[in-house]
Amino acid sequence: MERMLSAIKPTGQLTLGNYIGALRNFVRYQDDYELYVFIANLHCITVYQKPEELKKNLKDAVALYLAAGLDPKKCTLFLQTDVRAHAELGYIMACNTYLGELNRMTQFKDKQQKGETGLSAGLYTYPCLMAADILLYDANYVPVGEDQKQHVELTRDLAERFNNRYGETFVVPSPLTPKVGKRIMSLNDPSKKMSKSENNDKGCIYLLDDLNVVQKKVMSAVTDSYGELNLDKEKQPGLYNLFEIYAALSDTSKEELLKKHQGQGYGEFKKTVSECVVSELSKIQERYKEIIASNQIEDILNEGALKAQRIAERKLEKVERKIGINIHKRR
Ligand code: ATP
Ligand code: LTN
Repeated sequence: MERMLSAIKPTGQLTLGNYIGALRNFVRYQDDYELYVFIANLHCITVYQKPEELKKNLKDAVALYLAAGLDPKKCTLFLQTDVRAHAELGYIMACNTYLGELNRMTQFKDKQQKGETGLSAGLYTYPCLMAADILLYDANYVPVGEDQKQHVELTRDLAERFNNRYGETFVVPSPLTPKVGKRIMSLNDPSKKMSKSENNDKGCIYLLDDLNVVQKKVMSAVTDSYGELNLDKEKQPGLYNLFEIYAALSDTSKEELLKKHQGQGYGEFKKTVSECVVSELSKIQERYKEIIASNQIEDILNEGALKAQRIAERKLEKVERKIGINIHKRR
């Protein structure tokens, strides 16, 4: 079975964008791949987080992974810091990355260009840690939303560079973006990604939002003045985004959905989309409540950590030996 690995950094509550672009696809893949999924808590602190909020978000993220359908019997689910090898290989990767490569990463560049101040060194070097996350497990595939593709491409370059310098060590991974929903846009500004870190609550649906709020957010999504349902990403980006969400959640193509709803007004169409989103989230929220009440998270994370550590530590030792920093056999 080929290996697959992915992660989400719960810097806040998980969003519908995370769910459609990433989480939901992990669930589908768990039957066909040897899947490793972790909570990227080291990535979270590249931007300051209030400790108490962070703890809650991390726990919620595990519960939401499970509520969305990840099954610890089928995949390995763990917390990044439970496997110390991530941070160490992250440092080694940083030593094998050129500044020019990091300067090209659009996520960091965008923040700089927006004039954000107080950006941390951790945020700048985080693609090196992400490369380590992936390479430790010899993952063949990395399912991510579009915004993360560039980081996986960098990981490929780093893996190839390392293999050339030190001999065959890492599997070169491929990014896997979903056909539908690889970039869900903000509901009140369809030119921006739906994002938990944009401080734009109206445009962002959180998986744990009250269902009435979810409905309101969809109903007040920005559309246009054409007044006709079409699939035109340029002219009707808000509507296109609603089609994208609806198509992803109903596993139906946008074209088919357009045919089905052609002639309807925006209000009626939004109502259908909101019902579809509410129905999906209500199932997730119900399971989430059961999971939080059942206290199973601790055991699942411990078991996942053990499985992940075995693989990651072996790989890290191999790397240390290859680059010459390991001079004795540890007992
Ligand atoms: P932020 O939402 O704070 O910008 P992020 O998207 O960079 O965060 P994560 O929350 O770790 O970071 O993202 C986890 C996964 O969800 C990644 O694979 C990412 O590509 C995907 N993802 C995030 N937002 C969206 C979106 N709006 N549409 C599709 N996929 C998304
Ligand atoms: N960088 C990603 C989260 C992430 C990840 C990974 C995704 C951290 N490590 C490894 C895939 C594989 C993010 O910020 N969205």
